[in-house]
Amino acid sequence: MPQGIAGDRLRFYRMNVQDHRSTFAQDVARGLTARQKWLPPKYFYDARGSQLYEQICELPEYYPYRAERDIFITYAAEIYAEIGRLALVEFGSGNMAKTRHLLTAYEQAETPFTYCPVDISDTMLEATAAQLLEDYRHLTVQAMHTDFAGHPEVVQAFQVEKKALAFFGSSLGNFTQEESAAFLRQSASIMGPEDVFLLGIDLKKSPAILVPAYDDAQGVTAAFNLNVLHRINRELGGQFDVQSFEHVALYNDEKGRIEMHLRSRKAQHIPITKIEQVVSFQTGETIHTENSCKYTVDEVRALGEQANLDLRRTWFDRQRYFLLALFRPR
Ligand code: AVJ
Repeated sequence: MPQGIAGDRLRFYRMNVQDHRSTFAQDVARGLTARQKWLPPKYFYDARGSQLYEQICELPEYYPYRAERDIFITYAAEIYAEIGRLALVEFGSGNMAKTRHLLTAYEQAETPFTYCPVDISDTMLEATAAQLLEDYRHLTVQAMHTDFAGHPEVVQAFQVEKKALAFFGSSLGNFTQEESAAFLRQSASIMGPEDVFLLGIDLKKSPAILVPAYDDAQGVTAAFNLNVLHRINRELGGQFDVQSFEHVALYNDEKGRIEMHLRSRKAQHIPITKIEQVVSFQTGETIHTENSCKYTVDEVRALGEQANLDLRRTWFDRQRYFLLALFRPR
């Protein structure tokens, strides 16, 4: 159960971390014993992984972060006009740097406003939420540490009236089409008639642009991908020789998604103490670690329709690489 810690302008909701750990073990056990080995991408984001993701956002090849930031900077006033009366509830808030462009528009209106960041990284949440309060005088923060994937309705615990649910950074792309539709449906079920859903999502484009964004020259994305093996070693007593795996990024055209994998350079057997398993790899065998689905505007509209959400506004960056979509309940 989340635990509310009341503060003056800050309220923190925490999930039980013990549950969290055992879920990691269960997910690793399930994923690494499947025929196509796989791991859920949410486990990238420990302290080190969150740091590496911030570095990814500064890479010349990784355009999605800058494209979305471009939209926030250019259209902050327009976006504020649509959602300014609502508490901003952000799934996967990360370091909140990009969201600050929106919060600045709220602050400039000189009326009290509420921001509710929700994230799986508690270190990140604590550090950044406190800093926000120093920077924005009219702000109240309700922060939640939880794994919201699969159950966006956890945000009902927040003490807010009307809300703008926001899922930025193309993080919805980590979900399959079915999971995405379910996420939007469940979100819609907790939305009042004046609430909105804001979705920041990466658009389909040439693989010549997509693939380098996930396979950068400096190898930061490779380090980010391989970090999950370090995490298994540290938290679950794994004995991965991380050097014996290589980063792979490819565009799956049929499924319209970037896939990341970790490929074993040799045949090997890896004991993982806490799951009481020895995981075997053949040469070239992969662990599928992430999907990053790409959409067209029509596909985004259709996704909303499945959840009874109407696509009411669209904002694009200059290059039309990225879309910020605003939905209202039908
Ligand atoms: C945070 C899920 C949006 O899919 O682009 C970046 C994560 N993975 N580089 C993405 C990621 C590799 C990112 N999301």
